[in-house]
Amino acid sequence: MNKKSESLFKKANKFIPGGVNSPVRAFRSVEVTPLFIARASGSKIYDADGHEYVDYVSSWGPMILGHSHPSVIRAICRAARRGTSYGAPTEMEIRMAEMIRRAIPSVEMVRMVSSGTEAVMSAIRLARGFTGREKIIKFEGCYHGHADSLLVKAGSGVATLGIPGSPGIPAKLAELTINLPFNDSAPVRSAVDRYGDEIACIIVEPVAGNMGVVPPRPGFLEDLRKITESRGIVLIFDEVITGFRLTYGGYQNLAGIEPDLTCLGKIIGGGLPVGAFGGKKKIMEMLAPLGPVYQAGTLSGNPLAMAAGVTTLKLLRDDRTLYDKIDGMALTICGEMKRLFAEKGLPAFIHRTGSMFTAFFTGSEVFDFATASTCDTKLFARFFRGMLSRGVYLAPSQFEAAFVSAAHTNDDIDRTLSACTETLREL
Ligand code: HOZ
Repeated sequence: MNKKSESLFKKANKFIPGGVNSPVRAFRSVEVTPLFIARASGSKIYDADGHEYVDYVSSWGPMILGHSHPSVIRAICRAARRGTSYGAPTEMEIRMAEMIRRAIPSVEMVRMVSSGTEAVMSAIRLARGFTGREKIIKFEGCYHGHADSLLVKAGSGVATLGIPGSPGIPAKLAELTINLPFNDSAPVRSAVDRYGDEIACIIVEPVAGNMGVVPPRPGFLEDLRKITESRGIVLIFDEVITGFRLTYGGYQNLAGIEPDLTCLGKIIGGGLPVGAFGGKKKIMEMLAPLGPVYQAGTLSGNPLAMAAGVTTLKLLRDDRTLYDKIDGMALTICGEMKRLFAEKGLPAFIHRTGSMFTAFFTGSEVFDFATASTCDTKLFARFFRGMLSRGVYLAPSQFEAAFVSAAHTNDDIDRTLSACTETLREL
């Protein structure tokens, strides 16, 4: 049935490790051949065999307007006709920086890079350079890209494949990363009491999206802000997923907490490779060429990516009903799924924050990585395969989020829920 995907996967394996350019895409934990994608439009994605799927992967978050949005495509084409990369500044980069600055008040200055990983890696270096300290605190199950300091006990593919860490990361470097449970301030306080003057930064996904969606408990982010402030530690919000996904701005706008640095990516690139990090002027001014902390990139602020990103942000800024619409659709899907799971008597917790959600296949409440790890991943895999065979494309891992876009329709929701009903019947 998926003949073309199967033969492409076979061929890909000859030349690309594991046949994919990013591990979760290999569909390993759901034990099925990955789909090779031929095209995507609106809420739908089409594989090489011509099958249509309602897409909730949304390129792992960026496609908030749906795939191939005509205005975004027009902007990319217009930009491409003027040249695809100059390695020199352009006016569009200023527009992007101004839009981010206006939308996220804590970001007084911002630098563009080419991926979320690069944004986080640079923000950590900057925090270390600014404070003159080396240790960092991160939370188990949070995923901040694949930079060396951040892969220990991480979420996303690392959690999906059950990899505890990664060879290739010097032990001496890993020792500088302190891993603590998400949603618990007490261990943070203890670590800061013990190592306070050695800690450069605390980095957190304000809503975790890489161990499945795990929202912060009331008070957790506030505590992090208080603790960091009192000890001169840089607080970094990794809003690569949540930035412009939950509101026009960051989750920090909703939470009313101002971190010192913020990392962005995904949506601000409108589907092209982009990342950004920004924050307080006095920290950002440490960056070269103003200051001594070095960071650079040939494709940083790439004109195509800026065109796609600025157009996407404008569309989000100018239609505030859009967030209500996608949140409402996610609410309907999650509410109905919850009902269907309960009807079936299947233990599951469905978490939703705005337009992102995860169904956790476990009977215990999920609030950190240890509790997320109680999920029955084999059962999730069966659910995933049932949904896929009925034309619904979810992330191929228990430890990822589903994303609703503005292009999803009531008809898509109906299709999703009937697929869910039928899939649950056979579980
Ligand atoms: N790290 C991404 C999910 N959180 C997966 C990236 C990809 O495979 O494209």
